[in-house]
Amino acid sequence: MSETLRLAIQKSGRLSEDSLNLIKECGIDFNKSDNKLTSKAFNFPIEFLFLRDDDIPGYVSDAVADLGIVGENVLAEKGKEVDVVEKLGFSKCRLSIAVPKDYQYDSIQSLAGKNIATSYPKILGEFLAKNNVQAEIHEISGSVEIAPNIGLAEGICDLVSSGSTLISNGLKEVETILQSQALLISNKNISAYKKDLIAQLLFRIKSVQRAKNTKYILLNAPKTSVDKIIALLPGVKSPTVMPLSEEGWVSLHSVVKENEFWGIVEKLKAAGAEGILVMPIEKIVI
Ligand code: PRT
Ligand code: ZN
Repeated sequence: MSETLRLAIQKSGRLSEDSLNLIKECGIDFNKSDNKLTSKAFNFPIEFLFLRDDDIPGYVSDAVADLGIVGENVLAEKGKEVDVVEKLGFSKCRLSIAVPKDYQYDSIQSLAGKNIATSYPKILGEFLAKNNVQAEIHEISGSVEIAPNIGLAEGICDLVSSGSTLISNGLKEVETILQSQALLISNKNISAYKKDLIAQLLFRIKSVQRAKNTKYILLNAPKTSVDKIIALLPGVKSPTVMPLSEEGWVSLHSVVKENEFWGIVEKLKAAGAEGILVMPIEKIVI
């Protein structure tokens, strides 16, 4: 068996760019050319297999690849035995049932006896069975959202992200079956050596993820405001406070969640903060 980790990633599609970016942000360098199906990293014992996302769970459960990056939706549909190593937080979407917007929909029972088009027959079948609904599942591989308009089915079960595809096809979302995001999955029987490599990779991934949505904040404030400002800034530990050459003034450094920043900026200013700088962070190692 090869002592290089093998990671399967989507060749081209909605998962590809974020998967490749994550690898790069982990400091792993490699060349990817469009027609190559594999590539070896220069500075980490890892090799990449570029595949269709539907094939990734199977390759990982069969140990052709040790690791894979794939959507929860595809993993659930394929039903392969693998371990989930980490939720990666990108390619978020949901698998939902939708019907024409003027369809009289009261509950899941409104679908009894109807025809539902989907590329997810397994997940949909399990959902209908759990809810004791007898409906026909019509499996199609793409363009599911046009099925009701062409008379192929009364409803659909498909992935939704912004919801605009449903709206532009005159459909309304009535049930959410599954929330999905990209997962790092692994084979269930990994050697101790490769487990150690995966732990090293995961350490890097976590450091990158912690930094996402987190900013470094610097500001100046009168010494007398420091306690008030610190109370507004929940930092990594406690903020760094450094004297400025101007008597009675300090510079304060900390980290802040991007989505919390706009909620506290007015309070910081009211507490006496001036010259507020917010900067990106690449990695947070703890
Ligand atoms: O060729 P390959 O088989 O590898 O790719 P693919 O065509 O099967 O998949 P791809 O690249 O389209 O999607 C890969 C994964 O991205 C999916 O399995 C999901 O985990 C995730 N993902 C996230 C999405 C979406 N968001 C998404 N919006 N996959 C598909 N969509 C489609 C959806 O099917 C619908 O047609 O986008 C449309 C809805 O989008 P909104 O924004 O209009 O709601
Ligand atoms: Zn696919």
